[in-house]
Amino acid sequence: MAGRLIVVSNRIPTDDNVSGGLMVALHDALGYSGGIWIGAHSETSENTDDIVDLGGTAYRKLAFRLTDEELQNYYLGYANSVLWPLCHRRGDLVEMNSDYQAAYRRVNARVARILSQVIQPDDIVWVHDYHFLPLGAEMRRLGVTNRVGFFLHVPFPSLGDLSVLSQPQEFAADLASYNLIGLQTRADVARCLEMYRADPRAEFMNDGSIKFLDRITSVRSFPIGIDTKGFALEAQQNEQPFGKQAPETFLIGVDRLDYSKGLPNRFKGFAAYLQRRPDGSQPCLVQIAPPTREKVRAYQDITRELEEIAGHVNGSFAELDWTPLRYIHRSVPRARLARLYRKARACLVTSLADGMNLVAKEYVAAQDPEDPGVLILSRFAGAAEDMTQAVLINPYDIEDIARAIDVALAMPLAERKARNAALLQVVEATDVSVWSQNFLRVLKACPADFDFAPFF
Ligand code: GDG
Repeated sequence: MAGRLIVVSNRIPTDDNVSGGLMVALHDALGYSGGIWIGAHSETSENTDDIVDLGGTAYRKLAFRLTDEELQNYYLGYANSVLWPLCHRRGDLVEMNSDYQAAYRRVNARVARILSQVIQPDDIVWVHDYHFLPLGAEMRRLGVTNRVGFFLHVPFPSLGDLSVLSQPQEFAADLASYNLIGLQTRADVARCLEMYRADPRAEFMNDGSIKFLDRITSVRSFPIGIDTKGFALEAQQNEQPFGKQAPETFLIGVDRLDYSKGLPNRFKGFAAYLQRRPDGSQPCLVQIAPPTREKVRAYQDITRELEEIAGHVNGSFAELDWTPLRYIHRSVPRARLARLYRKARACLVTSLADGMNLVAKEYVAAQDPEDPGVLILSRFAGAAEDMTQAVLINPYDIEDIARAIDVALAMPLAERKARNAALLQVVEATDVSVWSQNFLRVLKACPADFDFAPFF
């Protein structure tokens, strides 16, 4: 009998209305093989045994509630104030705290217990992201021998970055509990292998997999993408994305308000471009930046900094009939976003570090092939590894951002078309359905733990 799929992710859809590329891909994969989706519930509870069965038709959804203390120490603490900055090269923002680490381990052990109660012998497990690095190890401790794969959505940290952790050796050991470690890019794979090369407990096999304390683990890149066709269709709807005040020429930026996305430099780069723009032109930058992780200090700081810069840019350049920077600190519905992308002459992605960056792929998919806009893309986003036909920039260099805007807005139609066509090929080749199928195919082909079990 073909086994079921069990997915573990921090976010879990709470109703049948599944939206967003990743959620849709996982929903489809589960719908195909049947199985269980496990994730954190949006509400907290004092009772740590509180598991909510959200039901479901093609597959079952199980949500576990966090206590307030766990939300603080596990989610906002270890996951988002230690691991997130660590993976995004912001060691200066890492908050070391032993309560965070203890809660992180405890929540992962609890999720492993939930999983071990529902898993069947032929099931395979797919664990998502930095919230659950030690989940595989906790499952092995409980005797689970099924194939378990892990996908990291954020950049794999370098050896130097890892040394910020109090026990960096645990990071390597935890990951080695998985049969497959999936990463976004080839550069991520190189950093992961570098970590194991420096670890005396690891041995490299002929096929490139790693033997770590008698277990075999493969490390591969699986660049994530979007639902390309679905997104393109949404972008083609005729409705106006703006109300009455549509700007004539505008650039777009769409990001959770996160310090990894390089928003201050983006605003400064746009201001530097305004200084040198052709006479009489009145371009706008429409920046959508919904709030995220607002209880974490670093996010409060970046929100304040950005408001200050936005005020300064508009104060310096605005005219009675022109507001150059439209900064929207709220979420915009997805369909409207798709139409905004299509109308924008350029899209600015200025991440200082980013696992992939789906906005870059959404922008390309949304373009009119007969009159496409231009993608300006940070070299430090995972997407840049394959999307080489974008106008690539160094987001630390304000002048480089200004230069790129200049190039994008002046780019001749033939060049825009050629670049967009090449970029669309990359977006299609990494469609989110291809991504999930590839990952699961490789995971199923991995040798399982029981293949190495000793004979008695
Ligand atoms: C992590 C990794 C990796 C944003 N604002 C609104 C909105 N969004 C949507 C975008 C896009 C998604 O959120 C953001 O995806 P990104 O990939 O750009 O960035 P992260 O959230 O940091 O995602 C990243 C990703 O995981 C997948 O592996 O690419 O590197 O950091 O889809 O469109 N959507 C709507 N309104 C908004 O205001 N509807």
